[in-house]
Amino acid sequence: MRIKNKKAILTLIAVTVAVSILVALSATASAANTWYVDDDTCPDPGSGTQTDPYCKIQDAINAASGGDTINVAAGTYYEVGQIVIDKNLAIVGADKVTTIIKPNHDTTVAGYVQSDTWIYVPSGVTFALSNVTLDGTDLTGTPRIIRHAIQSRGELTVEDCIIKNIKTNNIYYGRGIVLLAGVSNTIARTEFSDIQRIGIHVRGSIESTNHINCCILLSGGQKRFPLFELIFALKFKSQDLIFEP
Ligand SMILES: [Ca+2]
Repeated sequence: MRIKNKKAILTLIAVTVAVSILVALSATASAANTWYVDDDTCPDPGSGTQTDPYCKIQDAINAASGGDTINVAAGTYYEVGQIVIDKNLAIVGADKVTTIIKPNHDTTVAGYVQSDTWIYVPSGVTFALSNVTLDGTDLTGTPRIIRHAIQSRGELTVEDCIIKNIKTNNIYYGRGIVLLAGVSNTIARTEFSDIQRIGIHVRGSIESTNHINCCILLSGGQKRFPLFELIFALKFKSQDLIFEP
């Protein structure tokens, strides 16, 4: 009887281990998902599928796992609070002219900290943004206080986007993309307009390779100095920038 019980326990352990391994393997093998967002869903929240997209991009970010893609249809997305990219993600709009993302809050503390920025990419995260407009005005067209549109401490790729109306109540801020780290940041075919201070700011002595392959159109900005529409189109200290035609 004792022997039978032992056998049963051993069998149970073996089965448990086998099931655990299978579960772990299937989790590892699960393919990256695509989540869908369309403002046509609003005010219903949606469920993120192609037939029932989310209303809000933030809901898709919350639902996504690392490596997933968020597909954002044409529309205007008035996102609540700071957008934190807390996992590896790609956000892909329908077209930079028709997929428009706007902030409903003001950024606060200055000093290259997280609260300076509308969209934050933490260290260790890879984020790719394409085919969208980031417009720093609210739904009435009034500029919010946006010190940085995107601040990245991870790996950032921005392609085929428009970044505009990035302004603050402080003449030293109003920056499009601020790169504080990364070894292979890429900014390509992205248009900057009405940026108060700096279009792309590669900050500090980051030892990285940054591919800035831009068709940058810069306009607007502060009127502090009559001769200058914008103080810096590009500002960087990195020794390792590559400019591509
Ligand atoms: Ca739509």
